[in-house]
Amino acid sequence: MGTEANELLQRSKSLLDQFDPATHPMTKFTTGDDDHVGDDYFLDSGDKIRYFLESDAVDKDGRLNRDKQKAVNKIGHGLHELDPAFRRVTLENERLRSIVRDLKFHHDPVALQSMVITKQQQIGGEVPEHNDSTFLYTDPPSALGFWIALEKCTASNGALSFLPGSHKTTPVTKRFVRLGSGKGTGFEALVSPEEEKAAQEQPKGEYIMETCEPGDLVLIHGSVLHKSERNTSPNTRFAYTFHMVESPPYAKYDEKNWLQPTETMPFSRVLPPGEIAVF
Ligand SMILES: O=C(O)CCC(=O)C(=O)O
Repeated sequence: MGTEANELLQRSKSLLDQFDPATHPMTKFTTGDDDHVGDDYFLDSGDKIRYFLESDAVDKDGRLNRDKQKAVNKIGHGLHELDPAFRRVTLENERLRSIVRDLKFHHDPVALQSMVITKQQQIGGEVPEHNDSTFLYTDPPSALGFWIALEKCTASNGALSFLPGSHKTTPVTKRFVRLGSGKGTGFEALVSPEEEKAAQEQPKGEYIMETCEPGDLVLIHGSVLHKSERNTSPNTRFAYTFHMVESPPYAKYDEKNWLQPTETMPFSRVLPPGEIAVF
């Protein structure tokens, strides 16, 4: 995987070179609850290659305070469909299909929400505790993250941390939804306020950090709590991630989810035509 990881890293860097800040609405993205991510640049990015900025890279007048290549926090969310290098790894990858068959997690997975997370040196924003099924809700929950380190991930450049066993003990209590025309996005409760409070107050245990090498693949169960700290180091921490969810009749993708398939770009199946994983 080392060579492929390097190819994706170089491709990510050339995408950063192509970024045109002049046409950018200076949006930013965080998974934090307080941030109202309300703009179309984000909501319409599922079938495009768009750039989301580190909040510390934009000054109060909305201008970048550093080189554009060092200002982007993430590129998403249609890389796996639109860019040949990312497509090869995600949708045209026999080894990935073997993993899918071996995992016995999905019968008929589709791929969605691909991103390069750059976690820039010194300012790379933290990703607060969350689970991915909150963001890609299906009934029943079926999200699975594929996260590939493109650079060395360390304690100082924001390696991922996980709360062991939380996928079995922590309920998905809210979902990230489109609020309707012009209203952007927000979190919708799936449980009563009392249940949410009880979930927050549960003893949580210790997060475990997973440092890794370029090319390492980390599989993230849709219900496991995970996070990453701010990158305070002089090194970037590029990673490529995409997700899979189960498709009908095994699970139903929710029409309120922030990310929706489009007519021109439905979610692509991962297994070859006609194949359903049997288990
Ligand atoms: O790469 C990161 O720092 C966070 C990634 C993450 O939380 C995710 O892919 O769900």
